Amino acid sequence: MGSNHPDSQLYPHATGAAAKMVSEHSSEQSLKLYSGWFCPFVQRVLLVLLEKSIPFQYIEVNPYLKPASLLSLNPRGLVPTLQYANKPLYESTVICEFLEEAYPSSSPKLLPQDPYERAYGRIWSDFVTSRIIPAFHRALQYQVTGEGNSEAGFGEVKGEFVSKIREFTEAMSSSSGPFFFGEEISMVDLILAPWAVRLWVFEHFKGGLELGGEKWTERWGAWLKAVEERESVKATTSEREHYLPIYQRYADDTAQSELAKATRKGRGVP
Ligand SMILES: N[C@@H](CCC(=O)N[C@@H](CS)C(=O)NCC(=O)O)C(=O)O
Repeated sequence: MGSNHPDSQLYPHATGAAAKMVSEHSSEQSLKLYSGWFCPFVQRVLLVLLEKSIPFQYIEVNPYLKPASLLSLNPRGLVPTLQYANKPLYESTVICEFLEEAYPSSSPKLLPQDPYERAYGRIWSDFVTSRIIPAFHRALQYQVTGEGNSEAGFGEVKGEFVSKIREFTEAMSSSSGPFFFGEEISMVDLILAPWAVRLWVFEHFKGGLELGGEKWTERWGAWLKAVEERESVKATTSEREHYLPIYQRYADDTAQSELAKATRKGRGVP
């Protein structure tokens, strides 16, 4: 994959609030995070690092160009890739759980202490990756003019995506929340947050999502508001105009990322 790869013509660095966060994490640290400023999987890890105030060094790389610095650590050539005590780790959910375990004295704790609750949280973190993200991308990349596709088909894929958000919402604690487990933010919230704060792409490119006025949407709305207002989320968000060309290619289904290709083949997250 060379520099003529369309997804390689990315805006080169974070902007807005995220630029400040990057500059605050630019000095040498033994914990290094190879990142793409635009990447929601990277944002998951950044949220955990910031929530727990773990010192780290932010290193910007373009994963579509697969530089040797990235490939030598992660044969998959994806971000996020972490370097911990000179050893590499990758896969965003694995890294997030690793950070929770490797920094036991850093608060807040992001996984419940009770083993059952912990496992329950993992079911729903897995649901985000295995169900919500693929449904997000099927709806975003759907082309009404595509072979065998139609307006009705588009309505169906959007409806399937909304039904996944609904299932997730109905799994939340029935208390007023606002977070998945209640008052305190947890790993499950941080695992979904990057896609939740990118839902505007459906308004911008795809005519919006119809959530309907049912009861569950109140709980979802309260969760979303709390997530959007979270300092760590704001601090890891760049200016919207720079996400636009990236999401334009997903909306037109011309993106060539591993995720875009997997979605076209009906597969899950790479
Ligand atoms: N399963 C991986 C997915 C990571 C991923 O897809 N990252 C994207 C950027 S958002 C990437 O590195 N893409 C490079 C490519 O598609 O070639 C994780 O959870 O960390």
